[in-house]
Amino acid sequence: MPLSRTISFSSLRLPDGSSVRFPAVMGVLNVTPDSFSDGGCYLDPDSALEHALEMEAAGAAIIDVGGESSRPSGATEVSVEVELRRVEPVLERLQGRLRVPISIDTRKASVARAAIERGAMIINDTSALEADPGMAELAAKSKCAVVLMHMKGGPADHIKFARYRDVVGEVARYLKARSQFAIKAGIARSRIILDPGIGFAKTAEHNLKILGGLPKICALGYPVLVGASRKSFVRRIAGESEADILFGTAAVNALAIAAGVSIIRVHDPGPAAAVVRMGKAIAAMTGRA
Ligand code: HH2
Repeated sequence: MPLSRTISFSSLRLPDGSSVRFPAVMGVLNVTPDSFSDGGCYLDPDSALEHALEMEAAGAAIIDVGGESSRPSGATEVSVEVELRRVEPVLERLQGRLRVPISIDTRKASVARAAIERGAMIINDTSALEADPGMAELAAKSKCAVVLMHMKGGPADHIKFARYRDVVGEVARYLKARSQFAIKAGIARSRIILDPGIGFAKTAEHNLKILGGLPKICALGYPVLVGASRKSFVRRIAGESEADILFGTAAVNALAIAAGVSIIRVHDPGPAAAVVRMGKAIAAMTGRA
C-alpha cells in the first residue's frame, strides 16, 4: 500500500483547544534515579527544564514526564508520595515555559491529578486504566487525552509474564477491550491513544512480532503510540554503540510511521523528528508523477 495511504495525518485535540498533529514525536523526560536510559539525569528541576526545552527545540511535539521507572530488571515500584515529590517540582518548572503539551506517565490517579493541575493534558497510563480505579473518572472529567498501553504484571515484574500464543492478536484484543472500557467510563473516543507496550512483558521476539503486526493494531481505529527508543531489543539487534542504538531506534520509528503509527516516544527527538519529516515528504510525493 502506498505510504500516503498508511501514514497517519490525523490530529489530537487537547482540553485547551490546541492540537497535536500526527505523526508526532513524544520526548521522554524521566524524573527518576533508575530509568534504564536516562535515570538520574533530570532529577534537578532546572536540568529537567533545560532538557525539555532542548527536546522541544529538536522537534518534540509532546513532553512525557515520568516519576517511576519500569525497566525490565531492577525497577522498584514507588509510593504516591515519592512519585509526587519527583514530578511536581519539574511540572511546576515546565508550566508556562513549554509551547508543546505535557503528558504525565503514571498509573496513579493522584499523580495524574497533580500533573493536570500543573498543566498536563495527556495521561500516559502504562496500565491502561487498570492500576487505579480513580484514573478513568479523572480522565473523563478532565477531558485529557489518554494513552492506554498493554502490559502484563506491574512495572517491576512484567518480564515474568512474557508468554503468548499469538502476541499480536492478544495485544490487539486487550487494547480493543480497554478502549471499550474507557469509552464506557465517559472518555471520548477521539481522546484515546493505544500503545502495544514495546518491552513490557515482551521478549525481543515478541517486540519484533508486534512491530511487524502494527497494521493490525492501527486497524483498531485509534491513534497508536510506539515506544521503542533505546530499548534492549534494539541494542541486541542493531548493536551496542551510541550510533547503533540511535540508528536502530530510527529504523523502528520509520517502519512504525510507515505502518500508520501516530506518535513515536523517544529519548532523542532530533533524529525522530527527521524520520517524521522524511516520512511525510515521501507520503506527499507518493502517487505524483
Ligand atoms: N516505555 C517506557 C515508559 N513509559 N509509556 C508508553 N506509553 N509506552 C512505552 O513504550 C513506554 C512508556 C519505558 O521507557 P523509559 O521511560 O525510558 O524507561 P523507564 O521505564 O526505565 O523510566
